[in-house]
Amino acid sequence: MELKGKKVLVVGLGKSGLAAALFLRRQGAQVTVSDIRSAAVLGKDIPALLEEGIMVEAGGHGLLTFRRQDLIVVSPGVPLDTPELAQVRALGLTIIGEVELAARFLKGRSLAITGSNGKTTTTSLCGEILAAGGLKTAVGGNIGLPVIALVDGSTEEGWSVLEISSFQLETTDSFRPNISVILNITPDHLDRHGSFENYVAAKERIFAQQTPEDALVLNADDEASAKTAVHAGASGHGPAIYWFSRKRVVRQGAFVHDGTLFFRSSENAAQEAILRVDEIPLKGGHNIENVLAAVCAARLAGVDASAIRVAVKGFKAVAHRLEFVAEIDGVAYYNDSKATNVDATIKALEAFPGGIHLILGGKDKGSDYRVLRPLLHERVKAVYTIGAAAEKIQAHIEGAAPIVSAGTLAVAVAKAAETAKAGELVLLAPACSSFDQFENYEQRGQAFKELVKALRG
Ligand code: UMA
Repeated sequence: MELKGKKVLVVGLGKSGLAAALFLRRQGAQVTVSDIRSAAVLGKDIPALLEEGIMVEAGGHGLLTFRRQDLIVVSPGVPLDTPELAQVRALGLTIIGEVELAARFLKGRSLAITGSNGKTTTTSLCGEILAAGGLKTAVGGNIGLPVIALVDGSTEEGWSVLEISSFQLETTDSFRPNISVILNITPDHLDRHGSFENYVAAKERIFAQQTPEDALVLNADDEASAKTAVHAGASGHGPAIYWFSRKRVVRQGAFVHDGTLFFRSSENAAQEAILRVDEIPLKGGHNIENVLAAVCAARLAGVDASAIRVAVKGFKAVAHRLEFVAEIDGVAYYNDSKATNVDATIKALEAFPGGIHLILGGKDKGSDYRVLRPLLHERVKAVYTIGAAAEKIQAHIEGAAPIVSAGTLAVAVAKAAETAKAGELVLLAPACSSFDQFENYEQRGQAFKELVKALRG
């Protein structure tokens, strides 16, 4: 892709936009960045961009700025129906995402992981396993480091392990991972994608360019993930499909049998024992699925069983995912701020038998919270609602557990701490995104941890 002298607009000046703009500039493009946030809010990034010769449009998107370009690169968080984007697309202007831009320049092989839940844990685990197997490995994507930031350090013999969201997949067209993984698909981001079908279609773009030399790893226990196999195999030129399951033995892939995780490379191959379930250091049944997916992908990347076992056994839960924070007066505090959809909250609740004081709420994404009712009834002592979604949540879960309207995280932590008895636990697993009250889920999780630490004081 020739960028020298091309007029390129980067839409959104978050992590992705900043990294993409600097990359494009290094390639010799004439770069402009446009963001709806004001210059005062964008602050410190602007002088650095101007110094590099990058123009900045802050405080809104101008249609003229969009129309003047040869190429538009969008950040994942910018919806494609943003009026200016929709108008220039109708004029035939090329619009790609930051991941697509990166895919055109990234050297070496790639392992890409998507799914509604477990992406960050599985990506981080795969990164550690590949590195333990002696492969030159870089980790990036939705996990926090934009894929474009990996390009300069990439080499032909290396691996990029990428967490890829539906937002990022929506704007890919040539992205072709050597190995792709769909962990599970449950309703999420319906406000952005409009329907579950559109959301699934975005996820399926992860294998759209794959060919029979590539591999696709799917969850046999998850209906929507398993169904994608039909589309992956439809053309007859799609990727080789591998499965993982914690419930049954699969033809080729990874599975649990008699308390041990096995891998089998093909129907006729012998099954290889990798490690015992009780050696997995992560809480919750869903994490067995994440480990199975990682085992399967890592074996396909050529890592041997012993390196996988060592890496899994030594793996520490990633921050903000069922992260143990502290025990105070016999009450345990868990931070699952990354539980930004209803299914993730269900998985968090399933990890504990009962006595849960649950903090729920934030920015609603068009979710149905009614599906939480059985677990709330069975395991939850009280729900503390916070943020913009509080009223909707209350209406959906009324009667399933006592509800305390807390409003903010600080009030929720204080009230939960007051009520919880020794042996019980306080869990932040909000089922919503954080953007109504926080910058992102990390900041929300950090705030929770600080509030808990202050309780001790
Ligand atoms: N903006 C506009 N116009 C718009 C909308 C937004 O200019 O119409 C601007 C905002 O003012 C802001 C910028 O766009 O300045 C933000 O861009 P962004 O939302 O794409 O954020 P980044 O900082 O680039 O972070 C993105 C991912 N964010 C989202 O997808 C919302 C990060 O995933 C990811 O870590 C990062 O790229 C690196 O790849 C976060 C996330 O919440 C963790 N992801 C969702 C999830 O996991 O559920 C998909």
